[in-house]
Amino acid sequence: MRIDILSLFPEMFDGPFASSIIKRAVDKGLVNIYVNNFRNYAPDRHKVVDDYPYGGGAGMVLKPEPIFAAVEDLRGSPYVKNPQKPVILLSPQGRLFDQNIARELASRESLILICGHYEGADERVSQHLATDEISIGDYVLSGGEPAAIVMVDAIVRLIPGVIDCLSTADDSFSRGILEYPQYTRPANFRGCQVPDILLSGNHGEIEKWRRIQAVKRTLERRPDLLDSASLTAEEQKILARLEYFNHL
Ligand code: 9D3
Repeated sequence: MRIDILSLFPEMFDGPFASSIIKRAVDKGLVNIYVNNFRNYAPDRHKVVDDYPYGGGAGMVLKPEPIFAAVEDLRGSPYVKNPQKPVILLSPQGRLFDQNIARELASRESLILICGHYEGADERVSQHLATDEISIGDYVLSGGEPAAIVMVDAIVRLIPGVIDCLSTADDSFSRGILEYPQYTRPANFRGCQVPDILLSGNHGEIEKWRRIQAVKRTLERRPDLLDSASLTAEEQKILARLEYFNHL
């Protein structure tokens, strides 16, 4: 897979992409990541990338020319939108990033991520250049760079071969519910005990306990997830029982 990132602050990616899973994926040759400063595509000698908004208002807007030129340099000109080759504008107005979008993007051969800054990009970027517009959540960032780092992390770990074990299929978010609580040694830490069941060695009972805990937590902390979770028949019974007791 090839990921191109367009950003006015390419140095923001140096740390995150040089560590952990992303670095390992790059070193294994499973993904190539290129961070490109689209200021290099500004047409004038002063390399201006922003301008005042038509109609007035606070702040500056990213001009369309450098962003279009950067994408055309990568994708060829004349540029034709192709959903198989996503060009994604990161912006607070985008659809919410989630595990399903991460999975879908991880299956593509190439990906271009455009990071906005200032008050955002000229609307013609989202209308005529981007195949998609994505936000990572309902909070205000100062630019798209942290969002691109989050997306690249979520996408790259799903590329086959990046994580050796089967753990990505088993991720709680893959099934749409939260994970059960985990413990390690010591069994007693400052008076706080690990639940007896986990020390019992009874693997059947441990599995049952974990399923109950996972459903219980999801009901308590993220009931919104239960609407679209894929629960087993047993988990559905656990949920029905928990909901029944909550109503007493
Ligand atoms: C405070 C400025 N806002 C009101 C006029 C608009 C605004 C413009 C640009 C708010 C944030 C940004 C920069 N954010 C992103 O580029 C961004 C983002 C985000 O802020 N939250 C969640 N996901 C994303 S993806 C890109």
